[in-house]
Amino acid sequence: MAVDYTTHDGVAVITLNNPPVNGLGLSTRAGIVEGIERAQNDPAIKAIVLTGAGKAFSGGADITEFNTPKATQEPTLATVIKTVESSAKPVVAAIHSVAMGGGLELALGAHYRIAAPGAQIALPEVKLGILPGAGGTQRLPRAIGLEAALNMIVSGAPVMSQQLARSGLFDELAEGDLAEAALAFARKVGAKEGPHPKVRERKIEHPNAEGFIQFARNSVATLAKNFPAPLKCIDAVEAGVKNGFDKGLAVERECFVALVQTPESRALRHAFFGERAASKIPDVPADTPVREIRQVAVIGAGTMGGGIAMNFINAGIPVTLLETKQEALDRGLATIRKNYEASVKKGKLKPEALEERMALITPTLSYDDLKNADLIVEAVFEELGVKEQVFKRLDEVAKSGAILASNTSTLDVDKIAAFTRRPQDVVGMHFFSPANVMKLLEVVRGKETAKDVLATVMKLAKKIKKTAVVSGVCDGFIGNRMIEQYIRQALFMLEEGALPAQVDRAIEKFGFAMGPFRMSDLAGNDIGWAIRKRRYQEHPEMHYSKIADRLCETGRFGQKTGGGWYDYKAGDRTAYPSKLVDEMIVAHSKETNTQRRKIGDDEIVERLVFALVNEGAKILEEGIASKASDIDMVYLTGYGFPLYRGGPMLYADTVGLYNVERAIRRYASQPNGDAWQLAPRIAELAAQGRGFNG
Ligand code: T1G
Repeated sequence: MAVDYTTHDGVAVITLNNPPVNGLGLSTRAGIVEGIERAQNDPAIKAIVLTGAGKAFSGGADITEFNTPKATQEPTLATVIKTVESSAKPVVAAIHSVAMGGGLELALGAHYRIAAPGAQIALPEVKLGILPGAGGTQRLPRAIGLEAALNMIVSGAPVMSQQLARSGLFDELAEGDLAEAALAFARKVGAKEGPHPKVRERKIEHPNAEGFIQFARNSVATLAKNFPAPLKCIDAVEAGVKNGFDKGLAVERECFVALVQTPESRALRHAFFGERAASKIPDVPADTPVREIRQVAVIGAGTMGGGIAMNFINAGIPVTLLETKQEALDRGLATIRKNYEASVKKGKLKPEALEERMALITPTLSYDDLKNADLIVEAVFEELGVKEQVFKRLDEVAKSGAILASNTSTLDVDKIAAFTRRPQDVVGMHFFSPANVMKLLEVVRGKETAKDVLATVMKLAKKIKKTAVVSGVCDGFIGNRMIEQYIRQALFMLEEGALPAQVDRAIEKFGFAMGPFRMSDLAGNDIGWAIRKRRYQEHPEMHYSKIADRLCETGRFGQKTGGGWYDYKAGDRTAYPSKLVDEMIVAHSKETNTQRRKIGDDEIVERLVFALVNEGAKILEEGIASKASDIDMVYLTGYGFPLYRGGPMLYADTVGLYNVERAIRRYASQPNGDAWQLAPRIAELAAQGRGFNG
């Protein structure tokens, strides 16, 4: 049973014991009910304490049970809370570390609540695309007031227990030993005559509840445009305010049942688990010893190097920053300082923290100063010859056991490792620009990269707040290899009849932050041009529409040259459709004897997204990525894929691989169809009626 029951001089202590976070799975729920009933039947017991072992009071319902029979099997959480609330003997919830979701709802069903400071208190269900489903939308407003409760429920954000000390949620904040305080409090209330206070019997006081709720609804509506849950939270709270606790509970239940089936909730739960699963590498045991990373060195103080350095400084890790020339070093330091000054101006960073962080940087022009670094990340020019010089030098100066990481985005990490006598210590750490902002970090595993190097980098990634995904060595790793097929389709569609603004509009309506042409104008069309030139050499069989080359030949590299696929005005980043470019595209179709046709938005979205899915399936087949959710995490955190669709692979599952396969076969039979080599994995899974994610 995932619950322990002990007695202490007339007080029964029911301890949730279901590691890692005392999720309220079926056995835990049954254990609580059993404990409450046992205490009722023991005349020696005057009061009950409910608490959690380990690192949480409770992290809420067991999300892994969702949409399985266990989730609704009695005793449901609602039954458990009802049992607690109707106990004749007072129940005292003793909260430490985490009381979230159903965990907080359980505590709200108790008669009294005692909390240790520093506990995270939250109803984060909205972040999973659902809403509190065990009375939270009814009890929290009665415990802490309508406004504070609605903020917590709609944002899902945690509040520290000490900030709620005078909110009406806790009867006591236990500065010392929580268990002792809870036992003492229980003995005190156990001596009192019942009935004991119930949160559900409190009133919701607000001078203008209706007005506030309307205000909340208006402000949430824009933010929540693709997510149904936040507005449903407001509906449930409003029902309780207007029609009383029981009617409110019924509305909450209806909303929960509706939301838990939505594709948005499935996507959010997929991302929740995907984020955690990414740090698990199938053949690297979770207890693999890691190397201590006390000192980091970054080679290159350019845009990437500076951003990379900031990640470590932000985590309090000192960085030695190496450049070849003093002015490059000074420029890099100035850029880092400017970034921190901007954060101070926005109130995101305390002024004193700026100097503390700058003090963590040791600038140098000498490789000898890297000799104590535990991790060295190079972010030098993306050319193999340059990487060779750097890694040969590192092989001489870096201490034994230092991890040597390359930020390369296109080069072969095995070749880079071979420049050293320690390939086992070499790994790719592919940051995404701006490196101090983008969450994604592709950790590229060379064939000789040691397991403890991987374990160390994955753990360090968490510390610098990155979502790290392991990729094998291939051209473009996971993200860029897939985006290349996406761009190929975008270019073919220009040649076949579409225009940049239409393609961008269609995929941005689907939910991408930015379409391929606005993105390319932002990043610089010359970057793609260089990659295509390399591609034409290495893979002449992979044909591209030449339309992008034609554009680059006119020097239209995008925002940085005042014009690219779109026209731009000085000081204005708005992308204006360009008559000149549109005419160039039409002329190019003529040159290639391509009969232009109207291409619908649905086809645009299918060809762009299924190009990602098809390449993602090949990446899985080749073992470059170990799981489909890893590919989804790459796209959700690095490429602006819409979170409410869960990533390309989950989206393909939502569409159904049977339909994805049919669409790909259809495109393979059209002009430029040779780009569509259906990944066998899609056909296999479709034939079995399965998806990528089970
Ligand atoms: N259910 C199942 N597993 C969970 C879980 C949960 N609620 N919370 C965490 N885990 C797993 C997680 O997958 C990981 O697994 C391990 O625990 C450690 O998590 C009716 C229906 C609690 C703040 O949304 O925010 O209640 O990778 O790495 O950094 O209204 O976990 O080790 O195999 O995140 O210390 C609402 C979600 C549920 C809280 C701890 N509750 N969890 O953070 O550890 S819905 C939540 C968190 C609900 C009711 C509704 C965090 C944490 P593994 P971790 P952490």
